[in-house]
Amino acid sequence: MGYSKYTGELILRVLLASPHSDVWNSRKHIHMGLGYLAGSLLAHGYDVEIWDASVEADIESLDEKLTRDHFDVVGLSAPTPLINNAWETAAIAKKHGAITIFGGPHLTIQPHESMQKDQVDLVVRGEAEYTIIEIMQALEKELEIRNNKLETSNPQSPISPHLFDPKVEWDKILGLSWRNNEGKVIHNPDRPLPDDIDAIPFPAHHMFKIDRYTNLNPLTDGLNMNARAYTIVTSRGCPYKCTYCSKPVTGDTWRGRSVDNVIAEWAWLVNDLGATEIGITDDIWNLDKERAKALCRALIKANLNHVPWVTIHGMKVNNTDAELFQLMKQAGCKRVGFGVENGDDWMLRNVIKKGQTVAMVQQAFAWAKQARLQTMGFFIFGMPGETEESMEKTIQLALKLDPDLAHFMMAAPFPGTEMWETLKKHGDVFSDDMDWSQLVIQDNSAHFAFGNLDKETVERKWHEAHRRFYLRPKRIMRIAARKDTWQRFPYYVKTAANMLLGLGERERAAA
Ligand code: B12
Ligand code: SF4
Repeated sequence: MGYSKYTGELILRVLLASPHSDVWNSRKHIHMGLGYLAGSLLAHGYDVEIWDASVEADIESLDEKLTRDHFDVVGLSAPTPLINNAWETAAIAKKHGAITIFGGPHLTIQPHESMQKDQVDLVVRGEAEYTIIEIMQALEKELEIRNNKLETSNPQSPISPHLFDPKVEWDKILGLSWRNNEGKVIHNPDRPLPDDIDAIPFPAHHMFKIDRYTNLNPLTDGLNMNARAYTIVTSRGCPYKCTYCSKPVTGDTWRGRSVDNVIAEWAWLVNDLGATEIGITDDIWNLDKERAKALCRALIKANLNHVPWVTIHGMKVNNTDAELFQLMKQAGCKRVGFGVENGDDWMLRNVIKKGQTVAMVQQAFAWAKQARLQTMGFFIFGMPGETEESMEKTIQLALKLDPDLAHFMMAAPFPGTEMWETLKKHGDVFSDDMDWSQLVIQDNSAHFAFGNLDKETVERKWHEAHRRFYLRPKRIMRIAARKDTWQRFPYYVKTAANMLLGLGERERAAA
């Protein structure tokens, strides 16, 4: 515990952490979920810090930090492929006497699994800005009951789960999984998604050591590799149900922030924190096309359009028109990403269930290019039901659309998605207790074979897509003309070896 900077009272100290990532090509990118939680804790007067292994671990390990500095609570965040690392990190935090709280996408899907681990005290499901405050208040009550000591339930064995006091109403905290004083795991009912996301405090952008982060993605999303790149979430959730998409936290209901609220955060990023690049990371920022246009007009009016921005996670092609792209361009947008996914209408309709056609994709690209925006396309290979012919159509479409960047990925089935259920029913590869670290997007090996399609064919077409797209003379000239190609030459050579030839890190590691 420490004394509050604000009130001088004794308060619990919280460290919010993102574990080390083995995900290939993963970016050094600020973690908005932790930023939002920190914003909420700060707004309630708590003492909080963010520790992101991707920018801290080379300088000081978590073990070293916790030896030097005591935190009562360590909160860990994990998407599915990082869960093993989060469990390892929690054991370190427990060793230092902290209460450990887990949250994020994987915990929302599989809370029971982490609650079986002794080093995990609490699991939060879903959006957690309100839950975390209720947890802190409950911990404060426990402190009172236990005379200011939150020591682990069994001091002889620090890595043992904390059992919570029945006198505190832990069972009233929605979205929480916990253990009662008999060690029984209790999963409280889910917390409804907050409707009014304007009421959520801004993420604590100022707490990130922004100089240690790369731009949004050196290879794909970023515009300038030396940028001070921040991200912003202007809406949460998406009503579409693409069969590969895992959105357990933000859910199926789209909730947009008001334009004024977004502009206030954007102005803070640009005017106070010196952002030189901004990425929108909404699930689907253009679901309400008129709101998207209003946001662009407001950016122009507020003179915020001199700072370039990009849509990191693809726009939906069917919620666009020529005017939207023109306005985006005037508002400072430099590049738009689109989820193209597949070049075969049958696959789009029956397998991917994306609610879009190839013609809609072509139209959106044409409008974006007319507005002189750079374009990026996301393409998936090897969905269940895919054939060599449909993958060939995807390559043909990529060549025809000719985006500035093409991001070819192999299907990765995350639990909770329709694709996961399909594969569990028809294959023997996946189970609820598999090694989650294998489930990464953008790796260079296919995750499964399905029907008549084997993994080798998917991998061959994926490599072929990179070669046929990127090894065209005009493309090579374009890449060679870019300054950052030469600044980051070794990185690009390594990436090219992986994507074009399959000489990837994982393969080398396995050799
Ligand atoms: C921006 C983004 C990225 C960015 C930044 C990631 C980051 N570190 O924040 C980049 C591009 C780097 C990225 C990479 C990856 N991503 Co990503 N990403 C997103 C995206 C689009 C938005 C994230 C966001 O800002 N959400 C908004 C905030 C408010 O929500 P949140 O982060 O979930 O946090 C809330 C709750 O989860 C909870 N919470 C989170 N952490 C904690 C911790 C504690 C202690 C508590 C109590 C609560 C809590 O409270 C937060 C506030 O409400 C999401 C989609 C989505 N809608 O979430 C995908 C998403 C999270 N990504 C996903 C995946 C798969 C990945 C990769 C694994 C891809 C890969 N290469 O294989 C990597 C992992 C890299 C990494 N080191 O984490 C999946 C995760 C699915 C799953 N089952 O885990 C998602 C859901 C996309 C999808 N639809 O499939 N991603
Ligand atoms: S892929 Fe995009 S459009 Fe499809 S469900 Fe996910 S967020 Fe929505």
